[in-house]
Amino acid sequence: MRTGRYAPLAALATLASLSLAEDLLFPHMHGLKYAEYDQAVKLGLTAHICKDEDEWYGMTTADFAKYKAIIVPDCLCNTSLSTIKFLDDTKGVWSPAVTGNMVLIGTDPSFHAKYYHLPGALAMMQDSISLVTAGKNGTGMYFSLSCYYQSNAAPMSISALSEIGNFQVRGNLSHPCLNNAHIVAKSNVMTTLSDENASNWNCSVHEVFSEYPRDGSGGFEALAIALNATGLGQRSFADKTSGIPYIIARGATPLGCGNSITEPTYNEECDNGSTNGAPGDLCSSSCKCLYGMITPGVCRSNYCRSEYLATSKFVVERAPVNANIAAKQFDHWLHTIQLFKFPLQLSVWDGTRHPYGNPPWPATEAVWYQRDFTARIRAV
Ligand SMILES: *[C@@H]1O[C@H](CO)[C@@H](O)[C@H](O)[C@H]1NC(C)=O
Ligand SMILES: *[C@@H]1O[C@H](CO)[C@@H](O)[C@H](O)[C@H]1NC(C)=O
Ligand SMILES: *[C@@H]1O[C@H](CO)[C@@H](O)[C@H](O)[C@H]1NC(C)=O
Ligand SMILES: *[C@@H]1O[C@H](CO)[C@@H](O)[C@H](O)[C@H]1NC(C)=O
Ligand SMILES: *[C@@H]1O[C@H](CO)[C@@H](O)[C@H](O)[C@H]1NC(C)=O
Ligand SMILES: *[C@@H]1O[C@H](CO)[C@@H](O)[C@H](O)[C@H]1NC(C)=O
Ligand SMILES: CC(=O)N[C@H]1CO[C@H](CO)[C@@H](O)[C@@H]1O
Repeated sequence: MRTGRYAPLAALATLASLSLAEDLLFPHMHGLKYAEYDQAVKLGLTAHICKDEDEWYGMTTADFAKYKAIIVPDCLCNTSLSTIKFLDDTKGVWSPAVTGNMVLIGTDPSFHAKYYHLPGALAMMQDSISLVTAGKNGTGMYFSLSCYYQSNAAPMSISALSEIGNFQVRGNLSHPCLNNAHIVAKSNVMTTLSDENASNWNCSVHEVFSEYPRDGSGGFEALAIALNATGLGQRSFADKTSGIPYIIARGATPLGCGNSITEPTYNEECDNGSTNGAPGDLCSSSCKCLYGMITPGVCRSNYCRSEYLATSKFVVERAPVNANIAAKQFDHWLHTIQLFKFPLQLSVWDGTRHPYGNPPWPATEAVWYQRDFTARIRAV
């Protein structure tokens, strides 16, 4: 059959185009090469810098998905949100590609590296870039909030990230400066950043996170906090410290995760000790249930693992679909859509409509997905 003959060629072409992409994608951002670029090169990564804003605006989700990570560098403590307007304008296109590790930084490492040659600023960029390129679950993202939100006393949502989740940051933190940083998550690819070299930057912290998505395999954890800072967003951590997160990440291991005790206080959904993140384990290396949580310590199982790649295609491309799926596949679809954070419409075969907003959905939904029915799901 003709299609049979041509299919392998098409597959090869896809592989070839994938292997042509550089490791990292940098947006234009005034065309400057920021310190993040130099750190990436030091790590042995290759990078493509968009030649102008138009190039970024012309990219498709599949184009973004070719890179290991997108790097939105610190634009040297820029205070104008217009600098990242391109990110907000195109969020519907790049967000579905960013399913990998993420690091969101409420400070300006490029500025401190360029003007003060701070070793800690270099360490922060290096470790963060290592983390966002380490994931095996799609394109990662490094995003420095620079100084865009530093004068907002009230929490403000990061509009450019609204397709990923609800992120709220606040500033007005320099009376006096927050200078005591404390690292509260780790990863074996993060080897240089420490409390000492993240602290005492005059100011170390420009924006703190009062709200961010924490649930499920796409959830975030605090990576660094403004130690002992109080007020909105203050949290406590497994090493008995307290403060407000100013760097958050997806893909790192929070302190206390790995001790085989599920601690919901620290946003753990599960903890299988040393097998967290191992193949076949339901608990991720971040102590999140890979396929959703039933109750703390009890993860949903995934019985359609093998179909994952086939069905994820529509999600990545964000094409409208109408699919009739069997009850057992439903868990898988739910997971896939949850992972890619799609708003969707779901209707059960009997015609009942269940309009859903952005995941994560409440754990009570786990009850009815197990019923025997056929459902139609359409990405919207
Ligand atoms: C910040 O960026 C904007 C536009 O992107 C630019 O006009 C402005 O000069 C920059 N400001 C500083 C302080 O770098
Ligand atoms: C940061 O601090 C840690 C521990 O204090 C040290 O091992 C590391 O070399 C420092 N990194 C840099 C870039 O100075
Ligand atoms: C900013 O912080 C200072 C010192 O903490 C406080 O006096 C001031 O009211 C804050 N500004 C706003 C707009 O809340
Ligand atoms: C902090 O500011 C002081 C006073 O302006 C200056 O002497 C010092 O070098 C600065 N330190 C850093 C790490 O920027
Ligand atoms: C933070 O608070 C703890 C407990 O009150 C205290 O022991 C510690 O010295 C404080 N650290 C800093 C850097 O302020
Ligand atoms: C890991 O932990 C989860 C939640 O506590 C549990 O459901 C699961 O059975 C454990 N073991 C494996 C291999 O996933
Ligand atoms: C949430 C998710 O899909 N995690 C996957 C990330 O990649 C590793 C390794 O490829 C898988 O084992 C995880 O299931």
